[in-house]
Amino acid sequence: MPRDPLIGIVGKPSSGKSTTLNSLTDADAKVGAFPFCTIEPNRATGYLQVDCACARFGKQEYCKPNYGWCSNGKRHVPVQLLDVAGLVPGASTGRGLGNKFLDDLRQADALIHVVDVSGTIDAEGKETRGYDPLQDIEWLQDEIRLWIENNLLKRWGSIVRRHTATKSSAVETLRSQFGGYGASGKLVAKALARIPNLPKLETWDHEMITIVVRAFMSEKFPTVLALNKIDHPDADKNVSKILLKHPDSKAVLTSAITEVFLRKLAKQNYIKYEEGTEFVDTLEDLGKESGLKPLDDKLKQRVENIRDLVLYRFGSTGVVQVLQAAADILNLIPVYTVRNINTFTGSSGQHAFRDCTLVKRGTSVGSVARHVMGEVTIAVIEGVGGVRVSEDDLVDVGQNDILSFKVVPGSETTKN
Ligand SMILES: Nc1nc2c(ncn2[C@@H]2O[C@H](COP(=O)(O)OP(=O)(O)O)[C@@H](O)[C@H]2O)c(=O)[nH]1
Ligand SMILES: [Mg+2]
Repeated sequence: MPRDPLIGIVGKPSSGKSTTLNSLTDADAKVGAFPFCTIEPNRATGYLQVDCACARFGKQEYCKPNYGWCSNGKRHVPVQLLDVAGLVPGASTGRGLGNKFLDDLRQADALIHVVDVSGTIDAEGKETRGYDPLQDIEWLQDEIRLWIENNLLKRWGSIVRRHTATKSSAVETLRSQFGGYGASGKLVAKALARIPNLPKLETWDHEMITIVVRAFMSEKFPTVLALNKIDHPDADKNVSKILLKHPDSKAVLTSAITEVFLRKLAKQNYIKYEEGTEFVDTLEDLGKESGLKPLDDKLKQRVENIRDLVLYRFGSTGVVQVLQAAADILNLIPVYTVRNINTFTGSSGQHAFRDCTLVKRGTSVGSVARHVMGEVTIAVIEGVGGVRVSEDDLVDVGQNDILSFKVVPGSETTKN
């Protein structure tokens, strides 16, 4: 994954994808410039909350990210999000926006599946009552699988002939078939390793191909379930059902609309709200010194309801946690690159930890260098304390996650 991670938000119409995206992307005034090169209408920047390295060294005061922001050791690192709309049952055969949707999906590294647990929306996005959202988890997975599977089956005869003629391994053959999904050989190998006693590729029947595609999906599209609309009275029973049926899935309870509302009130200076927490304070709680505006009775009642129905019951609106869960299944950790390894500053000034990139835990220091600097010749890599670090060393939280690259002069080429 040499580029920046991209998280796709999927789900049936009206499940709350756009609301979830908005709740995560409502950029704060403190936010720096836009870090990503491509700007498309369905893409947005979300902010992943991580414990910043500045807190380890008591440098909170000097921490000033180039992108995102850091407040008191809590860093908000930009992550690209993609709103993948138009997925309905039958999409794999071209229904709805079917194939267009699925093409968007290719670039995603992980998925957030927004599931409407209120039971008031059917699979097509129409209003109803008592709908069972368990169905959505199943058909959505099936549509993605069928899309990949059909693409493979269409050409299966020639794939097998070529595979035999070139004496390729299953990984090599599938690597070229799945290349369009941005899959590396390593990812394909991991997917195949999930299948015990994998028979030879030339003997695979339809059933076996389905198993292979499922394994590929688990690696290519690890998924977090955002069980959304938990503020709805019918949500509880649906949530229990889903958790019971999918005990191994990563699931987070969310109320996206509540997060949007709270951030709006905070922006208008009616409340103090710390994103991702259960803490909401009003003028009544904090007094005049807070500078907060008074709430009228209606707003007061709404805030009270939100506290009772969402914040106190679930601990938060869940959306910040959903993004963290997606980063977790991708095993992403923050790595900081600095010019000066003693002060952690950049090329000028006293601001520390200006640059931070998300990479997979266990990535080699050399790949981090290429990811950040492009194809350059690195002369020396230093870690904390000025210790020499090798290109083969691996990064982890607190280990080789603060790095200074000294480049051989003249080898620098621009990356983008
Ligand atoms: N009760 C409730 N409604 C929500 C929540 N999130 C979204 N909605 C509502 O669900 C509808 C569809 O939301 P939207 O984000 O447009 O869905 P999308 O089609 O998946 O992008 C809108 O009326 C939203 O206000 C939530 O957390 N709770
Ligand atoms: Mg939408």
